[in-house]
Amino acid sequence: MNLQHKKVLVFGTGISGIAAAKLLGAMGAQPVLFDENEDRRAEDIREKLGECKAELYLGELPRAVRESLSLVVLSPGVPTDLPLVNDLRAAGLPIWGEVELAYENSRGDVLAVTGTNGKTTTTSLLGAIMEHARPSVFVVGNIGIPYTQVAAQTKEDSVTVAEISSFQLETICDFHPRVSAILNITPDHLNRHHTMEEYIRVKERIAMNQGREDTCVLNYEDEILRKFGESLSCRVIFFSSLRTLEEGIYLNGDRIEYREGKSCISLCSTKELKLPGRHNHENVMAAAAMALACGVSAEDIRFVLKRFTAVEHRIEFVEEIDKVAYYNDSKGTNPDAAIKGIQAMDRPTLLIGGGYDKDSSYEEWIRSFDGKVRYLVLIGQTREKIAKAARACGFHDIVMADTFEEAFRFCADHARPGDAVLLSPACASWGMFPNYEVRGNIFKELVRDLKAKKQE
Ligand code: UMA
Repeated sequence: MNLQHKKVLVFGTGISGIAAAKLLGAMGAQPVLFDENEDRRAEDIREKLGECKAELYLGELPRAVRESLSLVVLSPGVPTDLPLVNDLRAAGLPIWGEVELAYENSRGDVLAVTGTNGKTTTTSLLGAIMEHARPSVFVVGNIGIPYTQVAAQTKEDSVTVAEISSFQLETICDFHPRVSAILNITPDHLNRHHTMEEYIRVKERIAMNQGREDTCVLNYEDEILRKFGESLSCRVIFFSSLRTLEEGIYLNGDRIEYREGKSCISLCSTKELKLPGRHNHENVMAAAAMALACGVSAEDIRFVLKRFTAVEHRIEFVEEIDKVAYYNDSKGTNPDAAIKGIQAMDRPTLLIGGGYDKDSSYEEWIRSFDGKVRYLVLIGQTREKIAKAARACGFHDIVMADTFEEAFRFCADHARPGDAVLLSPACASWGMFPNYEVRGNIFKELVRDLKAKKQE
C-alpha cells in the first residue's frame, strides 16, 4: 500500500504506537496518534516522537479526523472489537496491527514464535543462535522491542526473529514467516479473546500465509497442535519432550536428537544446558528446530545452546540471603506459566501471587504446589478469587497483603534457611504496575535492599 501523504491513524501511544508513528513519518505518510487515555501527557509523547511530526489526540478522536484516514494501525493492547475500531472498520478502512505495518515495510526472512508460554525464552535463544550464524539479525515483537522500530533497518539478508502474541496475531494480514512455531496453547487472555476456541484460532493464524517452502514447528504433546499440524500445507517439524519421534526433534533420555529421514543428529545433552526444567527443554528444541529449518549447522546451534542462560524475569535467580533463595518469575503472568515456576522449585517455598484478572481459573496452579508452598501470599485484584480457589483445593496457608512491599516483607520475615521466596503471580501486573518487567525489577530491588540491610 502506498502511504505517501496519506493520513494513518495509530491507535495507542505505548512503545508500539510511538515506533509505528515514527516509521510512518519516515515513509512519507502523515501519522495521527490517538490514545483513549486522556491522562497520557502530550509533552511526554511528543518527546518520545522526537522529529516525527504526528497529530496527537487524547481521549476522543474528532469525527473530521476519522473521515480523513486511509489506514488504521492498532497497538497490540487495543482490542479489535472496541466500538471505535468497529466504526472505523465499518467505514471501510483497513485495520492493521503494528506487526503488519512493520512486515509490509521490512525485508529479509522472518522467524516467528508464538504460544501461551515459553515465547520469550525461545525467541531470545533463537535470536542468539541466528546472531551467531548470520550477519544481520533483529529480535523484536512482544519481547519488548516493537517490530516497527527496526523494520526500516532490515535488508535482504536480514533475519528478523519475532515473538508474536495472540493480540498481535489478531491483526496480521500478509505477515508471512518463513519459519513459525507454536509452542503450546493453554487458557490465557480469555477476557480479550472471549473463548478458548477464538484464542486457539488466533494463535493458529501465525501459519495462515505459509506455503510449501515454509516450515511450522509444533509441540507434538499438545493435542490441539498435533491436529493442527495435519491440516497444514507447509512442512511441519514436531518436537516432543515425552517420546522419540520418527521425524522431528525429541528427547531420548537426556539427549536432544533431531531425526529427518535416515539421518539422526544428536545435538546435546540436557545436562549441558543452562536452562532448567522440561518446559525449557521444549523451548530449546523449538528454537533448534527453527534454526535447522533455516539451514543453520548443528555445530553452530550446539555452540549457542551450551552457553545460553535464562531470560530476565523468568524463574530468574536473584540472591541468596541467610540461606533463603529469592527467585523472580514476574513473567509468570498466567496459571500455566506459574505452574512451571513452582515446579522448578526444589525446596519449601513462600510464593507471592495475584494481580490483574484475566478471567483465569487457578485450581490447577494450586494443585501443582505439591506440598512445597509454605505460604501463598496474595496481592491485587485477584487475591480473593485465588484464596477461594485455594481453600476449595484444601490449601489454607494463605496470607493477604495490601501492597507488594507488604507481601515481600512477610516472606522475608517468615522464610527459614533452606526455603525459597518466589514471585510467580499467575496474573498480569496491570493495575498495580505498568508491566511485568517493572514488577520484577521492584522485586529484585526489594531483595537487594534486604541484602544491603543484612550486611549493615
Ligand atoms: N489503549 C487505548 N485503548 C485500549 C487499550 C489501550 O487507548 O483499549 C492505549 C493505552 O492507553 C496505552 C497504549 O494503548 O497508552 C498501550 O498500548 P499497548 O497496550 O499495545 O502497549 P505497548 O506499550 O505498545 O506494548 C505492546 C505490547 N503490550 C501488550 O500487548 C499489552 C507489549 O507486550 C510488547 O512488548 C510491545 O507492544 C512491543 O511489541 C507486553 C505484554 O504484556 C509485554 N504482552 C502480552 C503478554 O505477553 O501476555 C500479550
